[in-house]
Amino acid sequence: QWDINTVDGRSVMVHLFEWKWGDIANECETFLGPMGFGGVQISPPTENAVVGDRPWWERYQPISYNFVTRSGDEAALADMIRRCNAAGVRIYPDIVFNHMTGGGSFLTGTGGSTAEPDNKQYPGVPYGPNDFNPTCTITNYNDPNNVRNCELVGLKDLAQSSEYVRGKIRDMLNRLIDMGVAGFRVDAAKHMWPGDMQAILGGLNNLNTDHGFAAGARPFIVQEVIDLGGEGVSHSEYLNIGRITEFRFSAEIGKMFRGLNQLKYLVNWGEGWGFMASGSALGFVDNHDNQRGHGAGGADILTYKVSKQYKMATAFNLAHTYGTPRMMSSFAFDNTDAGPPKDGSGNTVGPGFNADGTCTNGWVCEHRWRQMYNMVGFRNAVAGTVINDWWDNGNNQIAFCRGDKGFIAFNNEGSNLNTNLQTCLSAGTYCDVISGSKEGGSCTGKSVTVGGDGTANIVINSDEDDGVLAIHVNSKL
Ligand code: LM2
Ligand code: CA
Repeated sequence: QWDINTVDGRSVMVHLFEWKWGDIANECETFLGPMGFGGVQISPPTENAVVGDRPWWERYQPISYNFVTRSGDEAALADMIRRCNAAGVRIYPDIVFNHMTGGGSFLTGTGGSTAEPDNKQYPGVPYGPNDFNPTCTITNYNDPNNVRNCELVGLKDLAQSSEYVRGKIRDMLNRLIDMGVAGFRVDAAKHMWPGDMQAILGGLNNLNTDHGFAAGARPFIVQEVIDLGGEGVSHSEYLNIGRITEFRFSAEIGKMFRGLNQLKYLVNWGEGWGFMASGSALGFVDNHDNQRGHGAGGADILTYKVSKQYKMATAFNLAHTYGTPRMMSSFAFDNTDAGPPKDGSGNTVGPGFNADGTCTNGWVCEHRWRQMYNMVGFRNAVAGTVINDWWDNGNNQIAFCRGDKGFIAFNNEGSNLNTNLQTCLSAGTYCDVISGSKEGGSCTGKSVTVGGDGTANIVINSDEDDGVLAIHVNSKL
C-alpha cells in the first residue's frame, strides 16, 4: 500500500544505511524523534553470506531468513523496532527476496548458517534446487522473461511462482510485521513478476496494533524498480502493489543542481516531467546504489561529496509536494565496494558524535546536517498545503510558497539573489533554517523580515555556503 504509516505530523524517511540496530534505537530516541523524522529504512535484516573484505553488498546476498547480520541479532532488531515506535519513528526494512546468495560451492552466513549455492542448497530456510528458476543469466533487459526468471549477477533466482517459496517469504515478512515494522522496501522488484509479488504481499498480516498502528493498517510498500524508460519491464506494471522508487527523480534532480539544466524548469516538477503519479512515487536524491555508481543515473547523481548542490537538491525534495521523500544517510567511502567502518575483527564501528551533533568514525550522517534536519521541520510545518506563488528569474533563481506556512528560495547562479519576493507568510521576522536555527527566541543564521503585504527582501549570495533559504511558521521569531 501507499501510505507510509508515520505518526501524525511526520512524513520524512531516512535510510540509515548499514547502521547497527542498537545505534538506530538510540538515534530514534535522541535525534530522529525529537527532530520530527517519520521513519527509517534499515539495511536488510536477514542473514547474509560473509564475503571477503565485508563489502556493503554482502547484505544483498541472503543465506537464511534468520535475523542475524552485522547490524545485530533478532533481539536487538526487536528492541530497536519497539524503541523507535515508542519515539514516534517507524521502521521499514529493506527486503531481499528475488534471490539467495550465489558465489560458490560452500558459504557461511553472518549467523552461522551455511549454503551450497552451486547446488542451490540453503538449509537455513530451507530452500533446495526445486525452489529456484532454472539456471540462466540476465543478459537482455528488453526481455521481461529473461529479466525476471534468470540470475542477476549470479544470484540464485527464487521461483516466487511456487507456493512453498511464497510461504517462506511471507512468513519472514510477517515475523517483521509482528515485531512492529511499518512496511518494506522491496529489493530488485523489477526482477520479480508483479503477480507473484501481489500474491506474497497481499497475504501479509495487518500492522501490529501493539505498536500504535491503527486496526487494519496495511504495510507500506516501496518497490525498487529501476526504470529510466525503454526497457522490457516498466514501473507501470507495479502501480497496483505499492509505491515505486522514481529513478528519474534522482537522475533529473542531479542534472538540475549540477547546472546541466535550468532551475526555472522545476516549475512543473513531477508528473509534468513525465514522472509517475505523485501518489505512486518515492522521491530521492541518491540511494545506496547510485551514490557509488551502481544502479542508475551515473555521474549525474548528487551525493554528500558535492555538499552544496546536494543540500539544495535535498531541500527541494523536502519542500516539494511530489512523491514521498527519502533522505540518504551514508558512511564515507572512496572505494565503491567498501563496507561500513569496522574494527580489526570486522565488526561494524557505529558513529560517535561531535559537540555540534555531526558524526565521527567515518559516518557522514547527512541527516544530522542542520540544513537537512531543519528541512524536515519545514516539511512537517507546511503539511497539507500546496505550492503557490512560484517565482523565477527566467534562469537559475527560483522561489515558491507552501500555502501561508512556508517559503523557500534557491540560487544556483554565479551571481547574487537580492530581490523583493512574496513569501505568503504573515508580517514578522523569521529565521532562515538553512543558514541557522531558531534557538530560544533568536536566530543563529540570517533573519528575514516579512512586511504586511507578505513580501520580503530575499538575499542569497553566490558565495554563501548554501544556495537555499527557507522560512516557515515555526521559524517566526
Ligand atoms: C538491488 N536492487 O535491485 C540492490 O539495490 C543492489 O544493491 C543489489 O546489488 C542488487 N539489487 C541485488 O540485490 C548489489 C551490488 C552488486 C552485488 C550484489 C550482491 O550492486 O554489485 O553483486 O548486491 O551482493 C556482487 C558482486 C558481483 C557478483 C555478485 C554475486 O558485485 O560481481 O557477481 O555479488 O556474487 C558475480
Ligand atoms: Ca527473479
